[in-house]
This record gives sequence, C-alpha cells and structure tokens, in this order.
Amino acid sequence: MLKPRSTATRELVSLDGLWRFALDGGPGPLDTTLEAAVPASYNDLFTDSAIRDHVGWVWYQRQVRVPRGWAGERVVLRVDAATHQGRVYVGDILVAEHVGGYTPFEADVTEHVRAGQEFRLTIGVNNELTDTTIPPGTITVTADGRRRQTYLHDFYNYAGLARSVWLCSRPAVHVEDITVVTAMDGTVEYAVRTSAPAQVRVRVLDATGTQVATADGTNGALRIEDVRLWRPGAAYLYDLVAEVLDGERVVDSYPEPFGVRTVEVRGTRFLINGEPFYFTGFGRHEDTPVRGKGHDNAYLVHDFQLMDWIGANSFRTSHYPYAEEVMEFADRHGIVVIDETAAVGLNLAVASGLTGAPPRPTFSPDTFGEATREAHAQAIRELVARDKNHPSVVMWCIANEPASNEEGAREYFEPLVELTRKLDPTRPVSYAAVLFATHDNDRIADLFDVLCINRYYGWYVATGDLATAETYLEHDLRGWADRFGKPIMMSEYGADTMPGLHSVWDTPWTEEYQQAYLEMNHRVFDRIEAFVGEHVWNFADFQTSHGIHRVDGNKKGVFTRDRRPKAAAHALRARWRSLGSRK
Ligand code: GCB
Repeated sequence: MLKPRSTATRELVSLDGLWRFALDGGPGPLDTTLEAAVPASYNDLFTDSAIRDHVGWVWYQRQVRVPRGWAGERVVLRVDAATHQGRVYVGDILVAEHVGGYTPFEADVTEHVRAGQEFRLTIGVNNELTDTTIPPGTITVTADGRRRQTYLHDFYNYAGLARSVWLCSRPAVHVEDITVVTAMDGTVEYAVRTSAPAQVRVRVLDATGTQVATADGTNGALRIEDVRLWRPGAAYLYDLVAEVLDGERVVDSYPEPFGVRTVEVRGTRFLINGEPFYFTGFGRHEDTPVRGKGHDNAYLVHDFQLMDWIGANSFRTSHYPYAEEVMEFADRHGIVVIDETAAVGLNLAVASGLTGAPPRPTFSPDTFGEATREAHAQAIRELVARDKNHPSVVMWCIANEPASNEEGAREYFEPLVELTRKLDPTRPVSYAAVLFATHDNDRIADLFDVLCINRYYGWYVATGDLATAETYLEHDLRGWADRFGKPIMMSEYGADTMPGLHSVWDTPWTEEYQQAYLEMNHRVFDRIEAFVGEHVWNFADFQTSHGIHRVDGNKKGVFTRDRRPKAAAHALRARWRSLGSRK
C-alpha cells in the first residue's frame, strides 16, 4: 500500500479540515450542527459525554470537488486510518470498507465521480472492539440499557479519523507496490507491481537528486557505487523511482524513499550494518490533549526533538502502527523503530486484576480463537505491506503482552511468526512479554529473534522496595538470558509519577522515586551480557480508561502529557547521552 504522493503523474488533494459530524446517520445528508476536525479522534473534541462514551458508528461528511483537470485519470479516495472500522460512501454508494484502526485503505471511485464536479463524501467509523478484532474488547450493556466498551489494554479507546484523508489521481496503468531490499555493498533488490502488465524502469536518485543507478523490468537488482549507508543517528535516503513506460513516454512515476542498511541478530547481539546496536528510548503512544490519537505535525517535530534532547536513539510503536508521517520522519532523522501491530490485550489474566490466573483460558474457540488469529494475521499483513521499505524499522513486534505462558499460545503464535517471516525475511521478529510469562513457563519465546521483556519490579511488584525489586529483576532477566541465549531488551519499565511530588524516601509517585527506579533497572541491565536495549515506559503521560490505579491517565511518562520533563528526564539524558548507540 503505497503512500499517496504528488508526482509528475499523480496529484493529491488533502481532505483534512472540518467535516460535519453526527452519532446518528448514514450516507444520506447528515442532520447535524456538529463539526469535527480531521485528523483527530472525535472523543475529546466535544463536551457531550454521550459522544465521548459512544459505542458504535459515528458519521463524518463533507462535499468534495474533483479537480477539473482530472478527466481521464483514475480517482482514488485514501483514508490513512479509520479507528477501528471504516465505511466510505460516495453519495449513497458504498465504495470501501475496512477493519483495523491503524492501517490505511483506499477505493477507486472513478466510476462514481466526474472531474470538475462535487460529490458528497461520507465516512462511517465504528469504534467497537470484540473477541475477533485487533485489539480485542468486550461490549456490555448496563442495567439502564447503555452499551459500554471494555478492553484489556491500558490506553483510551480513541476513535474516528485520526489521520489524513486524501483524494488522489492516478494514471490508469500505474505502480501499485514497490519492495526494496538492500545490502551494505550497495546492492538494491527491487520488485515493482503494476496495475496491469507494463514496461517498467527504475532509477535510483541520491539525496541531491542525482541518478546513481538504473534498471529495466519489474524485478531485479541494481548496484549503487560508493553507497552511503543509512545509520542510526546519521540517516541517508535514496529514492527508488519506479516508472511505467509506454515506449519512451513515462505514464506513471512514483518515488519510494529507502535507506541502504542491514539488520541482523547474531548470537546475543543486535546488529545494524554489522555493528552492535543498543536501543535507548521509549515505548510511546500517539496521544495528546484534545486531539486524542489525532496526528499532529507540531507534536511530531517536538516529540522527536525531545527524544534527541534526551539521547534516545529508538522507540517502539506501542501498541499499534503509527501514522506514516511518523515513520518517514524517523527515516529522515535516523531514529530506529520497533514496529508493533495493534495486538495488545490477548491476555485474560490482565483483565482479572493482574493476578496471573485468567478466569477463562485466553486461547480457545470461545475466547481468542481462529477468527481472532485471522484478524491478527491481517493486521500483520497490512503492517508489513505499509512499512516494509522504511529503513528506520528494524524489527516487527507482533503482540504486546499476550498470554504466552498459557496453553494454546504456541498454536496461536507459530503460524503468525511464520507469516511475518514469509512477508519479510529481512527483519527480526519479537513480541513483548508480560510479567506472568517467565523464562520457566513461557511457551513461545524460542520462535522469536529478540527477547523483549516488560517488567515493573519496584512498581507493581515490590512496590516502594527497590532493594527487593533489584534482586527479583536480576533473577528474572538472567533466567531468560540463560534459557534462550538470544539478545534481550527491556521493552517496558516505568513508574507512575506525579510531577511536583517529592520525597527524601523511596516513595512511589514522587519524581525522585521514578529516577531511583530507573537507576535500579539500569544497574541490572548493565550486569547482563546479552542486553541490547532499554525502552522506558513511557515517553509521555497518556490517557487511559477509568481505573482506581489511574489518575487522569497513566503517569509513567518521563515527560508530562504536555511534554514537560519530569526529574527522571534529566537523569536519563545523562545516561543515554553517554551510552550512545553502542555499549
Ligand atoms: C504494561 C502495558 C502497557 C501499560 C503498562 C502500565 O505492561 O504493556 O500498555 O500501560 O504496563 O503502565 O501498566
């Protein structure tokens, strides 16, 4: 699924802005005075709790004019994300439907529109989560008849059109997909798929726009002389321009940015370009006040600035694929990404109050069974299809905290790991392991390349007792390292912290405690040979559903929700700036 771009043969109209909005509706003209911003989650825009807590479909609508110069072109509507399910109508006609809230979809609407004319565009968006959606959830009905959405993940179920919507023109015969695989000697293997059999030429341009290699045909390899590698902290991008030719005439032209770099797991090392890489950074969220998960370029720039300030070289897209603008920014600025699907909450033990004993087995035909796995497989397919050419992406994370210790986990995950490897043989695959999954009882870790471990010793366990926490943590991590002999990284560790709360003792929720907690973790990490990285939970405070353990959301941010540093930020900065990318 190629990102929409304006090229010599393609044009783009952004449909972002204010759309009419209603809870009740359909493709017909909406009877409403409400307007919603796109991109933004709709939940926090309005003061009406019936909108914030709504479960089901909502409706967005606007008029769209097709540019008059588009006669003879294919006209395509592209929705970057509709969380969690979208239906797109041109006038009264359903032109696209998509399930999965964080990956794009499109519809060729040429037959339903006319160049120069207006049409009514309606997008229905449904926020329901069930046993067979990724992420999963449950809808219950209260005594007074209200439908309520519950879910097993710790972030607010923001919904709506949180990313951009586009109207695009495309030539009839066009480039549909590009895959680029690189080697350090400058070899670039490529595959181009076109909408119909066609003559294809590819050209590689360097960052100055100079052509450095060219080849003919839909598949092949070319070689960049004196190649400049994409490196963490020192990005360098080329464009692979795929052209569809009709004789000498260029019918379609699409530039796909890529970087030349390799990724490899060797023994207990994680190698980028053959050199050991040590991850420093965060699990993050797409989360800001008012916008919810709405993409915002000002926050994008500022968040990357803060990551640079603090010395972070990487992050995980916890717990869903992020906006493509984020991925491209990481490509351009040399930030390393672990790219995660939205498979968070495949664990009924978490629902039972962190006891570790699920009320029902997590993996079974009545809970998460074959239909869930198929939805999960589709989420993996769409993530790899969207993100496979990003040099910043060095690893797939196919699930966060699944019940990997439970019966059925292996049967559930084995085909998904195989699928991921088949879709992309070039990147390591991981999942993030929950506390109840230990080196003794985990059933799936051997299927993966890197052990990503989420642990909260000193917070959820041994709360306020960092000495005990330190022994627990070391025992736990050594167990994983010894049993599996793979690289190991801490994919989450963190402590909720109220900015401005202080203490001279080890008092949870204070700024000092967050700092002492992180330092304790770092002492342990530094003693373990196979350690390849540390991602603090979380970059910034974020909104969650209501809970007695959440104070206006999760407060484990190193930055507040409005991106001010807590004391721990300064301590992390000192550590990470001295560590660099290699330990
Ligand atoms: C976890 C989850 C993350 C939560 C975090 C917490 O293990 O992966 O989504 O937000 O713990 O703060 O409890």
